[in-house]
Amino acid sequence: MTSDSLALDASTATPELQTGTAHHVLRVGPVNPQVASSLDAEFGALVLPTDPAERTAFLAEQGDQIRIAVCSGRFGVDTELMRALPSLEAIVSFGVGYDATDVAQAAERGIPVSNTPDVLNDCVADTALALYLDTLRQVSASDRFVRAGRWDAGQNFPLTTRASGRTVGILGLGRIGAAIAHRLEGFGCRIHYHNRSERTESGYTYHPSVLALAEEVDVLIVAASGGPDSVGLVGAAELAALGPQGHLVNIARGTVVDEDALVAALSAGTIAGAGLDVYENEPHVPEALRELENVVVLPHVGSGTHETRADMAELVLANLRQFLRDGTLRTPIS
Ligand code: 8YV
Repeated sequence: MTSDSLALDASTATPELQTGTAHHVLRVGPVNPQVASSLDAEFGALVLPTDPAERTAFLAEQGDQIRIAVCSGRFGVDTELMRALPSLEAIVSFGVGYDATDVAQAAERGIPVSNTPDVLNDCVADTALALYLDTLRQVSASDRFVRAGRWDAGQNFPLTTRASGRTVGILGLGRIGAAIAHRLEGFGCRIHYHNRSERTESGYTYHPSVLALAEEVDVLIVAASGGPDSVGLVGAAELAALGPQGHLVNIARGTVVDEDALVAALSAGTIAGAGLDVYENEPHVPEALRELENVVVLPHVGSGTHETRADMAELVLANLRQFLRDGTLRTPIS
């Protein structure tokens, strides 16, 4: 497809975007199939090669023609790639988290970045609740027990931990954290939280540090954004504060929790269990975590329903179309 594909929006497009080279839009990494097919059919997008040599040659030849990059929370526009795109005007990212993109460089260069907030709150919060219930009541472990024929063989599954009426700490009381808290209220839980800023309107109990929060709660749920500011917020000290009866749930980013410290705490029984959807080095899940019976491991499926992924895809395309029309993004990150 040629630059004429962009003429779909020609009546309203900015003059700058109507002119120029054949290709303006770059797809970075695999994206949702609905987004991929629209990028191809509607925008004639180029695809960034994955092979390092091909990628270098591609960027040398075409990097200066790219005006918009479409990426995801997993495959973002990192420091090096952004430097190889001198004409970049916008970054449109699939997912609410954008820690794979160098947002500091984007801000310095005045390049706006969009993400897909709100549409995934419910599904990610539902996943947090699934992990909460599974981790405390050991649903997956009970399932494995039955399948292994152990019930048939006369064994009883060990007793588990009550999930209702607990004190739960939410690390990061943003839109997703609030949706998790709201659900837990239905389970009669008392909600405590730590957040960059206190949210008095929530009516929940605020703690000034993660450590202070971990000391007070039965279960700590991580819902903080990824990125350099939150790396290792939950480390050995916070896990020790959670204690041998304490549980951890993480649906945010693996980097927020020190994974080595978590493996050590789970192996030594200094915390009781964990429910994880995210990891430091996805898709790698440390063997030690896979072997532990007191851990539920999901393959980063927080927002992974047909309905929510379709809404996220629509929002990515709405951002792209709006940028081509008037140079602004529908849901910029700030
Ligand atoms: C997506 C997520 O799976 O939105 C996020 O930040 O972690 C998930 O919903 C991911 O972004 C897709 O790349």
